[in-house]
Amino acid sequence: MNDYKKTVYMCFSTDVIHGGHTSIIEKAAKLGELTIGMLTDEVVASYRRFPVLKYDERVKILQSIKGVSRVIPQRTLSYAENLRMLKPDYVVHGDNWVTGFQKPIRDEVIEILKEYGGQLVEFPYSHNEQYERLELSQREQLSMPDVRRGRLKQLLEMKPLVTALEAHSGITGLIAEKTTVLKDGKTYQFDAMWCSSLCDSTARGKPDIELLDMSTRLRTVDEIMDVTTKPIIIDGDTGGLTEHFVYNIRTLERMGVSAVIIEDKTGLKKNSLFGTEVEQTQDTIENFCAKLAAGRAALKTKDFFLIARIESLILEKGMEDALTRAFAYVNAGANGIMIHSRKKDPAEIFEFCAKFRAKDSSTPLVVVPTSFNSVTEDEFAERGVNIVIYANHLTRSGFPAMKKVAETILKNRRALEADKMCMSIKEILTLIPEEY
Ligand code: SPV
Ligand code: MG
Repeated sequence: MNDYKKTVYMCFSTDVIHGGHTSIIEKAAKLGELTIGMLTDEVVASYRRFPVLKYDERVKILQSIKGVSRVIPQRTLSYAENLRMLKPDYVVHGDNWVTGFQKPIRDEVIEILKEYGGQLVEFPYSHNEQYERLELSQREQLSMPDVRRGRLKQLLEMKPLVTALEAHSGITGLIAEKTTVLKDGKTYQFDAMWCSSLCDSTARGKPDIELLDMSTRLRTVDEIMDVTTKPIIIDGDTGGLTEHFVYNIRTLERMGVSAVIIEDKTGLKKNSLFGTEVEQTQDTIENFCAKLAAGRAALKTKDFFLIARIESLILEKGMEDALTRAFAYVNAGANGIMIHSRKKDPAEIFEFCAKFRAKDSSTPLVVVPTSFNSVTEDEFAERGVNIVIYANHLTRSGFPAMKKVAETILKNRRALEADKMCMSIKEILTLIPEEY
């Protein structure tokens, strides 16, 4: 068969094209008619970073490059769907995926090519310093306040469900930013970070009673922002006095935070997971609506979320009360609702979601499944939830690990036995690479 009729497939995600890309495209096009599978925005965001250029724009760029016959979407990091559909004679890739994160993807490509006699062609990967610098500057762009703030809204438009992981320091921010897993050809990352009042207080050895002042909370946010790019949802506790809240919400907006969640409690706030075991008072609907309205009026941009958190189920005030409040809060200016529960059984959360969604199909719904933790993200999405917050898991996992090491050193009166519980010195020294 004439080589000209052979077909070639390559996958692309990049929003920055450099000489290395055009050169591999040129080589691939020499092998036959070249189809590019362009990773969708959702996939790019789930394994690399949020794409600076949207899917359509990235397609346009690739389409205009000589040698590219057509560009089609690739909807997972796995090539399986497109390869089985197109059965290209060749798949072309740089040799940078022979080891590392993408190795299982490569292994799967090889298996699928074997099914019909296709061939993998790998060209040496060209490290391009300029590109790496560009990539770094894209990341820096993503961390700028205006860009970061709007990202939560973009994610909500892009995905049925957005996830947020608790972060309370630079290092926990980096875990939320960078942790990636590859499962069944799909990549998963957290979309956003939750700056929890419980975890921020705990990290400072203080109780979660709205004791940390705003400057302290903002310092934590700033520390996280300094080393990450993902959007931040901050736990605003009760929001404090309305007269103060209107200033604080604007500060958060200006800093590039994407959302604040304030709860409808008054007086000395205690953590919701105590439920009715401690004295907690819920605000009146009128007062809380006034706080929400004032907060909303203080905002300057259209992409910031003021999310109202309803404590009726926590305080055993009933479903009707929770729903009445939800609709009133949306009317008053909340552009998101968080419903909280401390029951293991998700029934009351599901009932709320169904009844809320029956009347309001668009306002984002947020849940914090610390207690009802058996529910999967897909189940939440099916019930109309838009944001799932894993509110305290890095704090709850880090603390027992550290305590165990401290006890082991004390018991043995030396550090040898504790060493196997610790990261190696080499790992800790290189954990945070220098990027400047
Ligand atoms: C927090 O993380 O501080 C919260 C969520 O407010 S909860 O602890 O469940 O009340
Ligand atoms: Mg809190």
